[in-house]
Amino acid sequence: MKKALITGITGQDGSYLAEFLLEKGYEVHGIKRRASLFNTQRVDHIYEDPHTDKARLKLHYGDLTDTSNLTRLLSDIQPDEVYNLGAQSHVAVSFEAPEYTADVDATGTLRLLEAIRFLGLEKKTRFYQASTSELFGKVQEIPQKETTPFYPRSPYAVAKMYAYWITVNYRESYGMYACNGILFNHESPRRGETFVTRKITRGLSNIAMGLEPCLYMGNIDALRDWGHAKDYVRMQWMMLQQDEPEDFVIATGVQYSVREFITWTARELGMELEFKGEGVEETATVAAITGDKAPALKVGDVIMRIDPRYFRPAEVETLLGDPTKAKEKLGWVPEITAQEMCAEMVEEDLKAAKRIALLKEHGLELPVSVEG
Ligand code: NDP
Ligand code: GDR
Repeated sequence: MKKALITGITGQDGSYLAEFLLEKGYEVHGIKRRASLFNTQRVDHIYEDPHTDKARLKLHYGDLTDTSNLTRLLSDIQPDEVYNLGAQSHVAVSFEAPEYTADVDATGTLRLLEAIRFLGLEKKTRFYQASTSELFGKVQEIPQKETTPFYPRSPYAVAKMYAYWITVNYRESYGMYACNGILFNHESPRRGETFVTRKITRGLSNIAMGLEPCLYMGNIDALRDWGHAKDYVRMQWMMLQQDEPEDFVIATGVQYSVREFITWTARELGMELEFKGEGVEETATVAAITGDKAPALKVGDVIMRIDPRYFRPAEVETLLGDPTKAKEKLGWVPEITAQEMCAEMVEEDLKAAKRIALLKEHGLELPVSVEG
């Protein structure tokens, strides 16, 4: 039975990848961080009672900032594959916590690679690094592919650039099977609530049910190439099954604006919006209601405003990937479109909003977090 170790197993991608690898018959080990509250919600449904012999999902406490912890885990587990998905992954937060972001995202990657080498696992253990389209930052070429020059625009992207190159360097220096997936934005109902797509699907679902008054957004002109996390974790595994390690861009090749994503979400909720004003004055108003999914709203309600607090010190305005290499060499093509993904996210967030609204109707008020 093959063994995989996933850092970041409690995150969006980690949870989908763990499901995928379990289905493939792997024994899956994951690193979870100690937190004051349970933080395993995304993997609870695949958790298996560790008291039985059959459990193939095993969680270990650890942290990418802790060298001895990583070394001990690698030594104990002796994994065939390591997926380094753990990261302080929020671009805006990286401007607030740049040093921590560098420690986890850049040095954390080095710690793992060096532990593999130190333990003499460099010929056994294959390594996947979660690289990012943020490396392209201020884009030098449209669309972006494996050979496009990098121009990172945030402490997150700069840290990830170190991680990218140290992965290449360990491959070239020590003959390790180590590779980078340069993944463009990918989302799902499990996406963290403060990333833009989930903020929109969750926020507008809450507004539709009368749980929040208005959605406050940053730069809604930003253009992104959004795919579905399920399609992207499949590719992470495929990259480690080749004869030779190589880096790949993973994207859909189609791009939309944040404003368009807001429009789709509203449509899924049975609303047409009218965008008025410019810059920080821009708002979105309900122009028509076509169904019964937004009982708390009426025509004329303002449901989105701009809050400059969400602008970034340096913005990545546009990203569009060219996944030709992945398609030609690995036969990978994304199966879920951005619009289908948006519909799935709205369905899940609306279900959750309805549950909270129902409790409220019966006098059980639950606080709804909106900060971030
Ligand atoms: P998430 O933010 O959902 O998950 C990040 C994971 O990393 C969580 O499990 C988190 O733990 C863990 N983590 C954070 N800090 C540490 C630390 N110090 N030590 C160990 N683990 C830590 O990210 P995604 O699943 O969306 O992304 C996975 C990876 O892919 C990340 O590296 C991200 O930067 C990268 N990426 C993501 C893209 C996307 O669009 N989703 C695109 C390109 C790259 P906890 O649950 O406790 O917070
Ligand atoms: P990104 O994702 O920065 O691309 O990083 P995010 O969803 O945070 O932002 C996408 C774009 O939307 C604009 N935006 C807002 N973003 C957030 N979070 N909140 C807002 O209110 C808002 N308003 C507008 C942003 O300015 C940006 O242009 C994600 C992460 O998953 C990274 O880890 C990953 O590497 C990249 O995708 C690829």
